[in-house]
Parts: sequence; structure tokens; C-alpha cells
Amino acid sequence: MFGFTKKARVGAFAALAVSVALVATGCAAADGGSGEGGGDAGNLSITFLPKNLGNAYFDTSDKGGADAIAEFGGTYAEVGPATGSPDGQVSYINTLTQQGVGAIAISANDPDALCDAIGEARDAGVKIVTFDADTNPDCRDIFINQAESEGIAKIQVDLIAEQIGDAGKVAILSATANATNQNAWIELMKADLAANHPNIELVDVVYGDDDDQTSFDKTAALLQTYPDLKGIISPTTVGISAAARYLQTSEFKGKVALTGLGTPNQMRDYVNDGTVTAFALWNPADLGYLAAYAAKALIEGTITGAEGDKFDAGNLGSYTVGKDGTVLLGDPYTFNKDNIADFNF
Ligand code: RAM
Repeated sequence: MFGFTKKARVGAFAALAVSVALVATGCAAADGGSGEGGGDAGNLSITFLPKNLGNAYFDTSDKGGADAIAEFGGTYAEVGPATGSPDGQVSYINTLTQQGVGAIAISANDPDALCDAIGEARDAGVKIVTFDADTNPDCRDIFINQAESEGIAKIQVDLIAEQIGDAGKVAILSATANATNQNAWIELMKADLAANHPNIELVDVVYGDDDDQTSFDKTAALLQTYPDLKGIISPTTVGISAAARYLQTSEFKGKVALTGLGTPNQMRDYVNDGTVTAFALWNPADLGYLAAYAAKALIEGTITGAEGDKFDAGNLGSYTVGKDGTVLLGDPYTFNKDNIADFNF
């Protein structure tokens, strides 16, 4: 390989990746080993490709991946676009394919747009693990799902219903418009609201693009457009923290409820000062850790991603691949004033 050190710094890796790509023709074949779809069972070079860099959620998930890779003696790197766009991810996939990495762990910005690049990577023997946000199931080897989508949707609807007395107008502040994870959760939230909460009206779904400032501005706009809004659900750690920051110093603090998916470290102040009552998430570090062990098992050929395949995931124990090549991490967890001090991520 190209001698990337463990925990290669992002900027250095990105710069190196570009220069290596220019001279690396043929390297994938030399390093990719056993031909189409085969891969090299000893090539434990695993690169994390999040939706975007600079998001505390992915800093934590990818650190979990780095810890796992250090445990089993592989080589960790992280690369990714500055904003959550599929185009940005495609160029990284192409470069990593040319470099002949063993596996890429991707949180996908689009269900379809990455699939051609992923197909070329897999043809060259690179294993593809999606985590957090999936592509279409037939374009990757395995998806590491943070929790069942139904459970993630329900916990957010239950929380907002509880916080607004099960009645009134609510809006959703989401991530990017093409995000498979948020879009799946939004559809299920809509269904749950319609079936079980007849007095809650979902008036709008807006997109902050997993960008802090855009999410902040979209929150302000929502509150201006719907002065009688009772609550906001933000199923993204970037959105919920930006919305909380807006509410904290506004006239709406304590009047408009905010819940969704957040990290305890980003939400701690807002929970402690009453801007937010409760929100949910899973442990992103465990998600990345599990994705790294799944990548190892694929590279070593102990699993192919077929339903029923079993693999060892270090401290997390043993996991079994379910339907559609999906591995489930566990259940989401609710954070509030009573427990938030117990968490540090
Ligand atoms: C943001 C991203 C990520 C999502 C979390 C909840 O960090 O959109 O994909 O899973 O929020």
C-alpha cells in the first residue's frame, strides 16, 4: 500500500490521495488481488467516508471505526467532502478504488448516485460497507443500521407528542433532501402521526442540508412562517443543535418544543437550560466500530453479506447479517436532564 499511517490526518490524506491518484494507474489491480469482486484477504486498509467532514456525529462514529481497526491491526483513514453532496463522495470512492484499499465504510448522501462508482470499486475487489445512511441494497455489500427505522421514527413522534400535549402544528427540520436515512424516518413519522396522533398537524418539512448555518436560518424561517408552531422535530444532529441554538436566545425558548436526534455533547447546554426536554440517538462510536469489524469480515472472506452470516465485532460481541444485507446495532436511546451527564460523545 501507500504507507498511510493509522489515524492519517484528513487534510494530509486528501492531498496525498489526489497526488497518488494521478500516478496510481494499475495499482488497484496489483493490490486488489484475486480478481473481480475478490479482494485481498490481507488488505485491512479501511477508509471511512462520512456524509461530510466537520460533523461531530461522524467524528465520533469514525473514531469508533479507528478504535476497532487499531484493535485488529488494520490501517484507518477518513476522507470526505466538506458538504453533504453525492458528487463529492463519488470522487473519493474513485480515488480509493485506484489506491486499492481493502474496504470503504460510507454514510451515503444519495441512494443511487454513488452506485456506479461503488460498482467499479467492487469490481476491483474493494468491499463496501454502508453505515448510518444506506445506498440501494444491491449496490453495496453490507449496511450497518443504527436502529430499526420504525423505532427511530416512533421515538421522535412519541417525544414531540409528549412535549406538546399531543396536539398542534409541528414541522420537520431535516438534513439533505436526498438522505436515505432521514427520508425513511420522515415517511415513517408521517405514517405514525397520521395513524396515532390525529390532533398533531405536520405543516412543513424543510432541509438544513446538515449545514449549521442553513439549519439555523431554516429554523428562524419556520418560526416566522408558522407563528403558532408548537414543535419541531429535527432528525439530524446538525439540525437539532442549530435549531436549539436559535431557540435558546429567542422568544420561543420553552414555548416551542424541539426534539429529534442529537448527540449529548452538542445538546447538553440546551437540555440543562430547558431549551430542549428530551431527544434520542444511538451510540455513533459503536456504529463506526461495528462497521469496521464488518469490513474486516468481508475483506477476510469470513462473510459475504448474505442473510445469516455471522461475524465477531470485538467488544460488541457477535452479530448476524439480516435481510437485505443489513446488520442492526441496537435500539435508540432517549436523553434528558436526568441522564445526559452520564454520556460523553
Ligand atoms: C446527522 C447525519 C447522520 C444522522 C444523524 C442523526 O449527523 O445526518 O446521517 O444519522 O444526524
